[in-house]
Amino acid sequence: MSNSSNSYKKILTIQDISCFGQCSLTVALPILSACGLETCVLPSAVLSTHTAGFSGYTFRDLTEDMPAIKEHWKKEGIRFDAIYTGYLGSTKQIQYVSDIIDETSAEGAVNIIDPAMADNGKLYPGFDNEFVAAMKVLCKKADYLVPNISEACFLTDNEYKTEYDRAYVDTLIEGLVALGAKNVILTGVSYVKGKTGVVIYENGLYSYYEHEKIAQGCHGTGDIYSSAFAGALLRGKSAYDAAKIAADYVMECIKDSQTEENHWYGAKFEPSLGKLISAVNA
Ligand code: PXL
Repeated sequence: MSNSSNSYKKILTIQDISCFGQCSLTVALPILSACGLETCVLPSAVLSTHTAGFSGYTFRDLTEDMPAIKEHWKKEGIRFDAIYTGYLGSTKQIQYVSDIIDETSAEGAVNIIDPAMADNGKLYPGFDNEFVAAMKVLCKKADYLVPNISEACFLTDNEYKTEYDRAYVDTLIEGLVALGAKNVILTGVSYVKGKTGVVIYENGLYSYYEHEKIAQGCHGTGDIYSSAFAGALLRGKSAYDAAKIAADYVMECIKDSQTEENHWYGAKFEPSLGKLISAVNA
């Protein structure tokens, strides 16, 4: 598929800059660009590192910059073909992000929401129930909601489980749809040892892409996943194909990171960018 000018899309991604740590914007921007999208960014906060495994990090909240940035874009007539949100910096900011979606989306724009706030059954440091409640409201805007199991549990008030069956996963997805999400891509769904996968709920239909589980979990892979999914989707792939392309890419990134103990803080997404580009352009 060629990326001719009429399919050259502009995507805005809203998430933090963790200056060090290979996650959020430092991952999303290069991946989306590699996928062939014009990528615009709105940093939700600037941190010296991410919050998983480092201590004493700095945190500059950019919540109050958002309304003026939005107004300037409106004055300039700037509109986006897609808006993809990740880690947000405050509860108040979620309302501003919702306003940005309402006021700067081009006609037919696609909203992809990764409710990045939890893993392994726990909220990330700094997030609380108020944040979760605001994120539930933002889910209404999601054409595609891309949570992991932990986030799905917080959003739907279900107990977090590490062993579960299809009925549990259906309950989570039904809960997310009840919040207003149109389609759901639920990541990290593992029914059998040694395997994991992604459940794709699109237009009321379920599908599942299962693949090898290579590691117990690697930091930053959620951001790599959502970015690659957004990139492939916006380049015209079906939700299933985009979900598969993103899963295959994340597996490659984990393989490239596994052997290096010094790289515990994130996954190396760079070596396999070429494979992602080929998959998106196939
Ligand atoms: O990868 C999600 C993420 C993004 N941004 C920050 C984080 C995390 C996960 O811990 O701390 C700042």
